[in-house]
Amino acid sequence: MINICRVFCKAALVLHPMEKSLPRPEILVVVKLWPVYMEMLREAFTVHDRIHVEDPAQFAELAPRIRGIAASGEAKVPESLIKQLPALEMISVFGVGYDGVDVAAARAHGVPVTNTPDVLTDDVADLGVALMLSIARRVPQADKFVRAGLWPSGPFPLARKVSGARLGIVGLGRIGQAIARRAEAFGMSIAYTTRNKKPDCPYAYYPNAEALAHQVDFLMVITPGGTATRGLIDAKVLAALGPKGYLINVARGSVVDQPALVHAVTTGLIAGAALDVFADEPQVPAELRAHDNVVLTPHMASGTWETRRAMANLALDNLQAHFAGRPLLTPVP
Ligand code: NAP
Ligand code: 8YV
Repeated sequence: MINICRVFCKAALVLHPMEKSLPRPEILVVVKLWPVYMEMLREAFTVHDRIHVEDPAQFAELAPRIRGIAASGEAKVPESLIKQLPALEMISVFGVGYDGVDVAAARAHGVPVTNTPDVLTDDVADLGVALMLSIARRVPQADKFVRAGLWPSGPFPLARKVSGARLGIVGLGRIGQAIARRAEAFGMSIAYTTRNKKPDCPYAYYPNAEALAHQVDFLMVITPGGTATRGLIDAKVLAALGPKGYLINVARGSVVDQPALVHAVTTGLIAGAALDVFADEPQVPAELRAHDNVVLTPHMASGTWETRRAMANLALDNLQAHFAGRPLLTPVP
């Protein structure tokens, strides 16, 4: 469907003589984007890359002509920016999470927002499981051990078994369910919490993260970010997870109370943590970087060539659909 739209849109841009003579829509890129996606945007639009921060004087001149914003999952699009763009027609997010966009303000200004759901689900679930295995089996630590020449004076300390263990998932949406399917193959018992209990879901439901944390060995966080989930994983939840429990966060740094997490891993309140996302990216607290029972990755859960291409196609297709007068493919609810 998406590829068909892409072909039609390209055909329209290439073949229609009237459209050829029309000025290309001007869009503002608000964050450093993947270069391949930037090239795709430049082929279709007149692109102003971060001029609102790099060159405010030029931005003031161009602002009345900007009709679209290209953002990412990490980007910020506050109401103050939306208000400065009187011709703004849409915001396209290269990512499924849109917590950085003030969607209510966009809606109030009649500006739809799109994101890239589904195409990245498998990769994010894969990395969630990889992080769980990495922290439990201490894969990065074992790698360091061999590289440092410590094997001859080994053995490497024993680790924690994952197969058959208890997994709690905070947020059982597209990605949470994909993680659960993978965990089933490991013979794990699976439980979850969401605001709304899922009818027909075979897994045990708990009404909140603290109740869930009491019952599991691994707590996997995969909710959206934003104000509704800020600090959802707090000191109480970490205490409930306990000294044998591991936290894995592939959602957003804001969902976990980071100072409470630093305290929990450095004092042994929990056994360890594996984290792809942080409160103030790309800054990672020194205590986490120094601690042995922590695995850290740089917000890379969707970072494969295949998935980033699919995300770029979908984010671009949404922009092109809008400017061609066609329905948006994946508007946020
Ligand atoms: P989704 O399908 O919308 O699922 C979100 C789930 O979170 C739903 O089950 C929702 O259920 C639950 N939820 C929402 N608020 C909650 C709360 N306060 N407490 C408990 N559960 C809550 O979204 P998705 O496609 O799975 O993506 C989830 C998130 O993953 C994204 O928004 C993004 O932040 C993150 N992500 C991270 C990366 C990365 O690179 N690390 C990549 C992609 C996505 P209810 O509505 O019933 O509560
Ligand atoms: C980023 C993400 O968007 O989809 C999301 O919500 O957080 C990621 O996929 C990606 O890293 C591009 O910035």
